[in-house]
Amino acid sequence: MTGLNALKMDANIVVLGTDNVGKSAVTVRFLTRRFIGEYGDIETIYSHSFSVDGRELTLSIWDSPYSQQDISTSSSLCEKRLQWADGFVLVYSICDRASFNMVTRLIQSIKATKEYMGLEKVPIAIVGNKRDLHHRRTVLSEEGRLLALASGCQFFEVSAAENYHSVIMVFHGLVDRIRESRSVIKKPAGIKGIVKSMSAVFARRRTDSL
Ligand SMILES: Nc1nc2c(ncn2[C@@H]2O[C@H](COP(=O)(O)OP(=O)(O)OP(=O)(O)O)[C@@H](O)[C@H]2O)c(=O)[nH]1
Ligand SMILES: [Mg+2]
Repeated sequence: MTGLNALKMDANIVVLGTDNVGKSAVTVRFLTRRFIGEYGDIETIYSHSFSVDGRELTLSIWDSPYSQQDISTSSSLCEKRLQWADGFVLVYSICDRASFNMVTRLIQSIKATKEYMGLEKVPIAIVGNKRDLHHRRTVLSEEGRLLALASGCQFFEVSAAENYHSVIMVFHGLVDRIRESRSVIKKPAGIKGIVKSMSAVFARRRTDSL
């Protein structure tokens, strides 16, 4: 990327998780800074432009109620989402163990579908929501962190109800991962890189023949 292109980036993000965990609350908090309490059952793809450190970002964020997600590995809906997505936000509630178990299954499903489709690695952020309800907690922070470590995902605990900053970190962190994954795929070796790797090959040949 050079010039103006280096300062602009578009990315598609899909938000998944079981019902009532706060997918819409997290998404709407990020987009509007507000927590409005009730969100309805509408599948929506939001578009949001903003700038960070002088870079212009346009995110498309796909939020849908659990019943419309259809995340089984063989489903064409799931494949459509995976093809479309540059990154995933997987939300569970820290008060709902079943929602955490579903995140584990979602990661497996995303990775399996990705492999089946021959796609590159997809950045994933695991998000434990409803942190304000710590007195009803059934999933420890460490469990979320361990899952993230084991599956190569990012991990955040947030409260969409009480805290805007933590929600911002989720999306900004994921955008960083998306940017990294793109630079790994697209980064050209450049003349310096080519000279360096050729020298390494010849150096190895010289030492091999000693
Ligand atoms: N206490 C608390 N409640 C929250 C939080 N986030 C969401 N909620 C509440 O949890 C309920 C579900 O939130 P939604 O954002 O609609 O959940 P969803 O995952 O989008 O649910 P579906 O679209 O039906 O799959 C609502 O009553 C929200 O007000 C949070 O951080 N803390
Ligand atoms: Mg919703």
